[in-house]
Amino acid sequence: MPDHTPDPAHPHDHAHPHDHAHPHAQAHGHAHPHADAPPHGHAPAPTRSLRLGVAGPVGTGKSSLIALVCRELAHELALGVITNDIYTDEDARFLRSAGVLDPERIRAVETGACPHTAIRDDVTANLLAVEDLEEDFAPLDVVLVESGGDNLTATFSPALVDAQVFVLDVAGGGDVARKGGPGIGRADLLVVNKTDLAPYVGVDVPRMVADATAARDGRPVLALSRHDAASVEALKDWVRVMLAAHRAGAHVPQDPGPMAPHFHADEEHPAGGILHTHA
Ligand SMILES: Nc1nc2c(ncn2[C@@H]2O[C@H](COP(=O)(O)OP(=O)(O)OP(=O)(O)O)[C@@H](O)[C@H]2O)c(=O)[nH]1
Ligand SMILES: [Mg+2]
Repeated sequence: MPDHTPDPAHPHDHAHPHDHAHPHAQAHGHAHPHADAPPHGHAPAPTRSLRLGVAGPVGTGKSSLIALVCRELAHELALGVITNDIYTDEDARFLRSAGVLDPERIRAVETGACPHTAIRDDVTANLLAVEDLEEDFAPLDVVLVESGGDNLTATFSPALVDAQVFVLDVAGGGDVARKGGPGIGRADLLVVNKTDLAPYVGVDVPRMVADATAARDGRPVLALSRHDAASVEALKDWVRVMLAAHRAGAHVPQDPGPMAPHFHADEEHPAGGILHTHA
């Protein structure tokens, strides 16, 4: 498989010309004005949003976190959402039905076999979806991209997102934060979610946050519950600060690192059951 790992110093964006195909223009039956080809010779519209990835194991609350961000920030920022599901558009439908964002601003990418591939190895389908959204609703401030839930190994390529949140939850157990991996260690923000459930699952949240912080070389960790207003404010502030840094050119997208070898839960699938890695 070709190595698509980009130079983090030169993230893929539209400040420079490039030549990938744009199949959606045909699928939609109309051509999109492309940021690289401004109509009438004018300067292009500022369509380049902050692209923010949300990754983490199945069920930790990725869609819920995105719904929270939309509910809390859609009145102050122009938002869009791309979801990745393996076989369905379940997450997009959940988010549309949450009523927190114009449903047309929420689009699904169905990734097929390996959910990691579409956010890391070959990000084309996701990149096209993000670019279409940016063009259709220009100018957007933030596009949130939800990865397909899987295990601890999946992170986004910096070719797709500028920054990424990795979501754990207390229900997965207090030990998870110590288990490490590229998302836990090096995502721009680690969220320990559903802290309201901690008493029911016997997890010591301060201890879990301390373990996570120790694994992250000082990178931020946020204990979050949608029922805890102070933690929701902290999440909003983090998004605002990241957006400001992105706009100021002060934020350099990081690659959290290569994926660990892994199996998939679906042993029946051709890609499941075989230990494999990604570049
Ligand atoms: N108690 C509590 N439950 C939460 C919180 N956030 C999310 N949940 C619940 O956790 C479950 C999973 O949430 P989702 O947002 O669907 O998780 P996800 O990571 O998107 O799941 P997949 O996309 O299937 O991997 C749902 O039942 C949510 O209602 C929280 O802060 N507190
Ligand atoms: Mg989800």
